[in-house]
Order: sequence, then C-alpha cells, then structure tokens
Amino acid sequence: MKVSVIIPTYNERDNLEELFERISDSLGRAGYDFEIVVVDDDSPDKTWEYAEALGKTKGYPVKVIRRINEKGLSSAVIRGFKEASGDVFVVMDADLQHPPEKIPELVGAIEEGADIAIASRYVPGGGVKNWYWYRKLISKGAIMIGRIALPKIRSVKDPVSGFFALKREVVENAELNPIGFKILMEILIKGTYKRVVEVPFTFGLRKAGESKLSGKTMINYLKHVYRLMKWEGELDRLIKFSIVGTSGIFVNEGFLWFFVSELGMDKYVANVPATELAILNNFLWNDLWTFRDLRKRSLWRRLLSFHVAALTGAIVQWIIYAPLVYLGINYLLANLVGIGASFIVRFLFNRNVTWG
Ligand SMILES: Nc1nc2c(ncn2[C@@H]2O[C@H](COP(=O)(O)OP(=O)(O)OP(=O)(O)O)[C@@H](O)[C@H]2O)c(=O)[nH]1
Ligand SMILES: [Mg+2]
Repeated sequence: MKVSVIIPTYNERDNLEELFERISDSLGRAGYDFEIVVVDDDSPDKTWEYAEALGKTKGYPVKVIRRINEKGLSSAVIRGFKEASGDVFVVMDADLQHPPEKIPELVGAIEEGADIAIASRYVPGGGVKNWYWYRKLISKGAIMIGRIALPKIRSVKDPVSGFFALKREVVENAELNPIGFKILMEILIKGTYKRVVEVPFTFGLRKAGESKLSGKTMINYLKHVYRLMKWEGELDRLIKFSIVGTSGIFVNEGFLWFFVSELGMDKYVANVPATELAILNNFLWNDLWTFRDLRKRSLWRRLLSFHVAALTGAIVQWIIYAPLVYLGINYLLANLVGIGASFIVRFLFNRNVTWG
C-alpha cells in the first residue's frame, strides 16, 4: 500500500526541510511506501524550487506541482488528489502545526477499515496549543454552526481539520468545489465513504513563515456552509419550513384575533388553542412536504415529537411574549417576535429528532 502525503504550500520554504525529514522518518519507520506531493502556488519565496532541490539532494520522494495561474488552498488539495499515485491520501499543512509523527496512526486507522481518518483537535486527548480563548471560541462556534447546518457531519467533532487521511476511492468520483473553503467538510459532504474515525492530536504552533488566515476567513466559511447546505438540499428544507411556518403564523394570529376579539377570551389564555391549531397545520405540511423523504418514525411518534418541539418552541415564545405584553407592546406583535425565536428552536428539533 502506498501513501501520498499532499501538502499545499504558499511561502513555506523555511519549513520544508524539517517537514520532509519528519515525514520520511515517521512513514519510513512504520514501513510504508510513500510519496510527498507538494502543490505550490508559485510562491514568491520559491518554495517549489526548494522542494525540488530537497528531493534531488536528499533523496526524498517528492513530486512538486507549481501552479502559476491558480490560487487557493482547496483547489491545491484537489489538484494534489489528481496527481497523487498512492492508495491512501494524507492531507496536511506545511508549517508543522500538524505533527508528521501522527501520519502512521491515521494511515493505520484506514488500514483497519476506516474510509476517512481525521486528526482531531476536539476528541479527548486532542487540543490546541497557545490559542487565546476567543480563537477557541470562534473555532468551536464555527464547527457548531457547521454541524447544526449539515446533519450529515453531525457526528464529526472536528470537521474542519486540515489534517486527515482517506482512501483514494473517497474522493475519486466526488465533485469537489475548488473554491470550497474547508476541504475536509467538502469531502465529508460529497465524498463516498462509510466509516469516519477521529484520532486526537494537538494543533501546534507555526514553525516558520506567516499565517494566511485573514479577516475574511469567517465570512468565507459561512459562505461555504451555505453552499453545502444548498447542495445537500438542507437550504430548501429551511425555506419550506419557513413557508409552512408563515402559514402557521396566519393560522395562529387569525385564531388568536378571533378568540380575543370575537369570543372575548383572555389574551393570555387564547394563545394556547390558537397555537395548537397552528401546530396541527404546520405538522401536516411539514410531514407532507418539508421532511417528506425523512419519514422514518411512525406517524404518532412524529406527531408527538412535533408537539414536543412545538411545546419547547411555545415555552420560548411565551417567555418572550408575556414580558412584551406586560411592557404594553401590542399582543399580536409580541406574539410575532416570540414566533421568530421559537422558529429556530423548532426547526433544529424537528430536523434532528422528529424527522432526524
Ligand atoms: N497552494 C496553496 N497553499 C496554501 C494557500 N493558502 C495557504 N496555503 C497552505 O495551507 C496550509 C495552511 O495555511 P495556514 O496559513 O497555516 O493556515 P492555518 O494553519 O489555519 O493558520 P495559522 O494557525 O495561522 O498557521 C499551509 O501549508 C499554507 O502554506 C494557497 O492559496 N495555495
Ligand atoms: Mg498553519
């Protein structure tokens, strides 16, 4: 079995020597046949030239791809997949934040039957070195958003890791988007695989050179999650759920108005039957339309679960509604604000439990 270590680089000249040595050491010691595929975007510091030179003078099995007119981390990795000749691909950064000594463990996991083995910061034993609390928070928040938006990757603790191994077959026929921002997430959504394992590791400090992280990183990440949601059909679901929810608002508000104005019911009480009628309306349309393809549990369980979601949403809604009414805000408007907050809670619950 041959291992191809794919390394995207941009101005990483000063890290190469140690990187190649440590990769060779760890894979050589474990007895693997391997190659190193460097995909460099015509770095001004001539990383590509130095990589070739190291291959020649020190005998490392290096293949260097110098891209002149293309840029970008994901497209570089995708290019690496195309050029690699191994049976197992390993993707890692050049700056030694990903310890090469972990590679045999990742490849070993693949040999034991995993299709994808992720070096993970967020499983027990893993971590990050010297990150400020806010960088940790942003990282975890970003992952949480990704996992909530994309149910397929829900079980993966570090779906944005840049250090992972996979079988060639996982990506061979996948339509990977080269402008995708986090290549692993792209692969987890579009690749062909069954088993994913996570191996803990500590994300170290950059050895030399500069970070390419920019202020736009977060926005690009959110755009990427959005594109993957669209690809997965999750965005369609969210839109359908909103449309159904909107119909529910009319049912809810209409009955609330009817009960209060026409029947003279108490405003606090009238909210309850109005909401129940909206729940039944929403369940019907979501079951027939939004989540039609996800009807796995029995009708009664779905209906019950939908009510639990609705009750949870209603509690959230009431917690917002009551104080607003108390503050003298129009009760219909107060109800509307409450519905907005409950919408988010209900979508997540229903997507993941009722039709999960
Ligand atoms: N080919 C290519 N490689 C890139 C590009 N941008 C970044 N890289 C490489 O991708 C890897 C990860 O980039 P880093 O800047 O280290 O990103 P990071 O690890 O998230 O950020 P730091 O923690 O600040 O290092 C490094 O090996 C970079 O050289 C690019 O546009 N093209
Ligand atoms: Mg880095």
